[in-house]
Amino acid sequence: MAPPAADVDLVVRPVEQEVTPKVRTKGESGSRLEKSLVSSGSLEQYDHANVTPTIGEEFPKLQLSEILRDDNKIRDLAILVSQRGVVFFRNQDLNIDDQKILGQKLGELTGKPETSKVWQHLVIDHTQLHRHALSNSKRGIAVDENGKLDDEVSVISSEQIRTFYNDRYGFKSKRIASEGWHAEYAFPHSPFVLNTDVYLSITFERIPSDYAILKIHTLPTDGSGGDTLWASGYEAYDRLSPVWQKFAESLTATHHQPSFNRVAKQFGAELYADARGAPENTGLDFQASHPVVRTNPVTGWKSLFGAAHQLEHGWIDGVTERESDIIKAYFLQLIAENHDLQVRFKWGKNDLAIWDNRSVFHTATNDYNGKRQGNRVVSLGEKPFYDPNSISRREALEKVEQ
Ligand SMILES: O=C(O)CCC(=O)C(=O)O
Repeated sequence: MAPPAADVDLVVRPVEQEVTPKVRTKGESGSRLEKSLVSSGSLEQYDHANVTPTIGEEFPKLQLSEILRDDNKIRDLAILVSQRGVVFFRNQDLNIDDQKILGQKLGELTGKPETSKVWQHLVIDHTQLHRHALSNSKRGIAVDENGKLDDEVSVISSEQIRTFYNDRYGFKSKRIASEGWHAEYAFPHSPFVLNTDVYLSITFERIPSDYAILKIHTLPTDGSGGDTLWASGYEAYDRLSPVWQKFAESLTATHHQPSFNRVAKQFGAELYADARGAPENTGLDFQASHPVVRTNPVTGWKSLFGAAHQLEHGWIDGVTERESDIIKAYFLQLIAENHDLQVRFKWGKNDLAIWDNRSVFHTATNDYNGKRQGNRVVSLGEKPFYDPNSISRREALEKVEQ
């Protein structure tokens, strides 16, 4: 006989009984920033414009390779990315090595912990970006046409994804497109677990990502399809009522990614248990508890963080399973159904996007049939924290207007 409804409501995941939500403070985050950053204005000389009022900025002409060695401009770029969520550049000549340097510099120049950049192992300094738990090189995924293997680069390849997810691609798909905001891209029947959305934000790591850079070099020959969408976590927070804002600020969520272990077990694949870009990102539990509302140290603004695909397999700590599902569903709705807090980017060859994983969500569009490929680097930031003295994006903009 089915249990009465009240019993169902009281079902609590075992792990939740042990977790007393404790929202991490700024002092515990490892961020080297004492206060949020203000741009020096060094990028104002280049053409750029908002793509929507809420999220997205585009530089139609600037080549990043021209400013890569100018730390002041790269710091201003990081500030702009953190403010606008995602910034787009057209037809870039940046090579993969410089893409990696840029990935490190954005966080390094905006106060990320030393350990998220350089860490010591056996008296040797290692400079690292995030590494996928299923090593790219062991899977033979090359980052260029010469077959170069690099574990710090994720190859985004339609050919590989399509092999395992044929039903998600092209005009024959009958799936709900917005599921990308929360879809499971685990390739459960294959050892080739790729680095798509659910892995990108890597919020299951104790030290998740600050910035990500994706350059798409190969597009479907008819040039259409494969747009990417980003949604603003700042604006999602601002859409909550003051009562729900306070409630969300008191919560933590456990981010969990069980797919790696499942695939490793099923196919005997070896997982990378050593530091994945930061000394804290070790082991094979792929689970971490973080504040649901996160302060971005660069802007000082509050963002919804424990939501959408990042919590696909996770839960809100310390509440019943049903309560967790209700909260998750509402946050997901805010992100997936408010198209005025999203931006949609149509890629051209060699276009590049940089975004701040602390404050945006993103999803791919699987509506194309041709080949599409690019390289992505993901850098690591601070431990997510919530600062009760931080303000929301709308509050910050209101202050500027006054
Ligand atoms: O392929 C895309 O459009 C987005 C790629 C993506 O989801 C990712 O980089 O995680």
